[in-house]
Formats: sequence, C-alpha cells, structure tokens
Amino acid sequence: MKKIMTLCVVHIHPHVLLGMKKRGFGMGRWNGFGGKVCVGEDIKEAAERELFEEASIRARDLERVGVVNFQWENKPDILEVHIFRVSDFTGEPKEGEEMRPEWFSVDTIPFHKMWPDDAHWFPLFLAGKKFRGDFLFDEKNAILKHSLFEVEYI
Ligand code: 6OG
Repeated sequence: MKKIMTLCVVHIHPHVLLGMKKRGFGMGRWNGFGGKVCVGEDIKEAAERELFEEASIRARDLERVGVVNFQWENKPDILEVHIFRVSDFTGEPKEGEEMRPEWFSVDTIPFHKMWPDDAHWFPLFLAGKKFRGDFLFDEKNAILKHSLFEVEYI
C-alpha cells in the first residue's frame, strides 16, 4: 500500500531548521517536519498543518522540491514522501510532544543522526534543485539500492 507523506525543511540560508523526533517512527533522528496526508486535505495543506503541529510555525512560503519513494525489503508499504522547502514563516519554532526543533548551519548538518537517504538528497535540496528518487532499505534501515535524479518540474 502506498502512503502519501509530507516533509518540510525550513531553509533560510545558511541555516536549516530540523527537529529531533522524540517518539514513533524515526525516533532519535533529526529530520524535517511532516507526516501523513489526511482525508480531505491536499498535500500542501498537510505539509502546512504538520509544520504547525510539530514546530509551531506557519509557512509563508513553501515550495515542493522533491518526491522520494521509500520501501523496505520484504515489506509491502511504499512511503511517497513529498519534500517542501519553507523559505519564510511566521512564529517561533517551539518544542512540542513529537519534535525538538533546532537550527543547523548548512555546513554542519548531522547526517550521522538522520535517515541515511538524507545525505543523498540534501545536497540537491541545498543547491535549490528539484529531484525525484527511490530508496530501498533493509530491515536495519541501511540503503540496499537507490536512484535519485534532478528534474525540472515536480
Ligand atoms: P510520522 O510517522 O511521524 O511521519 N520520513 C522520512 N524522512 C526521511 N528524511 N527519510 C526517510 O527515509 C523517511 N521516511 C519517512 C515522513 C514520519 C515523517 O518522517 C518522514 C514524515 O515527515 C526512510 O507521521
């Protein structure tokens, strides 16, 4: 089954805002803010809602820049994650039940404490490119196979 998800990375150069996931899927990793798309909302609305729920900020400028599919060996689910760049927002990032937000310099992004796919697509993201990709993981969340390419339109 395919699950549509969102992921917002706030990028105000030379910094990005990431959140430490405190519970559930991806716990203990830094990531952007996002989650599942609910019935009755479009993907962008879901991205805005999740950003507010997890970081207490409202996107003023967000653009979809990537779509990446994640799959695990011997598992039927496909996560189709829509990645957004947030270049302007209102409010102050605040810790919530799920995420602890923190600013990082683009030179010191903590890839060793992030999903392993991030080291692949973040350079494209930071360079302002649009991209599509597919990643296959094993049961220990190591990448078995991947493809990633830049696109003009997303
Ligand atoms: P909840 O389950 O908390 O949403 N997500 C991933 N993000 C990255 N960078 N890499 C992955 O590789 C990911 N798999 C899922 C999508 C989970 C959040 O985690 C993202 C959502 O923003 C496997 O509702």
